[in-house]
Amino acid sequence: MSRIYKIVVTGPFSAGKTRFIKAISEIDVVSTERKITRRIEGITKRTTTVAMDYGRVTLDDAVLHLHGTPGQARFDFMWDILAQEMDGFVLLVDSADLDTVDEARELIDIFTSAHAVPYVIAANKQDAEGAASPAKLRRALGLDADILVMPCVSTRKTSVKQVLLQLVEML
Ligand SMILES: Nc1nc2c(ncn2[C@@H]2O[C@H](COP(=O)(O)OP(=O)(O)OP(=O)(O)O)[C@@H](O)[C@H]2O)c(=O)[nH]1
Ligand SMILES: [Mg+2]
Repeated sequence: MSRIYKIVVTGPFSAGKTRFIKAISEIDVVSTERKITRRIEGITKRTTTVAMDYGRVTLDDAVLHLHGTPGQARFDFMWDILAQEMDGFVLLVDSADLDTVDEARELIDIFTSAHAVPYVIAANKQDAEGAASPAKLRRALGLDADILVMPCVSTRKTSVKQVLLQLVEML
């Protein structure tokens, strides 16, 4: 029989959450992307998640229900809703934008205090120019040695799979 898990995919604005879920989901991802109306410094993408992403993937005998959060704090009312009964979470950080580490740190605190569940930090956009290594990101986030920080490229299915397989082992 397969095990069924609810996994939350979170992280700051534009960290790559929607891409992460789309790269691996075996069903069409349900997403709630809307046009970005205000200009945001350094951001060239056109859309942002306003409520959630939902995807699903089967890895070995585990069925993962993937719930992506919005990154913008003005949609933070969704965080609690999505965190309900989660079994674990992945927190993505844009390794090429260390200005977002404070926000990432805050999200770690919010999601770990909501529920004591296993989690993995994904040092995303490792393919981007100037991306910080997982070790550097760990230092920037001030994480204890027992917290797992994995390299990730959200646009590559194999990379996303490695992160999720690691999390499943911890569940
Ligand atoms: N180079 C590179 N670009 C990435 C990667 N992951 C995501 N991106 C790009 O980063 C931008 C943001 O990706 P999204 O998946 O929309 O990020 P998000 O975290 O869902 O963003 P919000 O929902 O707005 O918070 C897009 O332009 C992606 O193409 C990656 O691993 N490498
Ligand atoms: Mg998104």
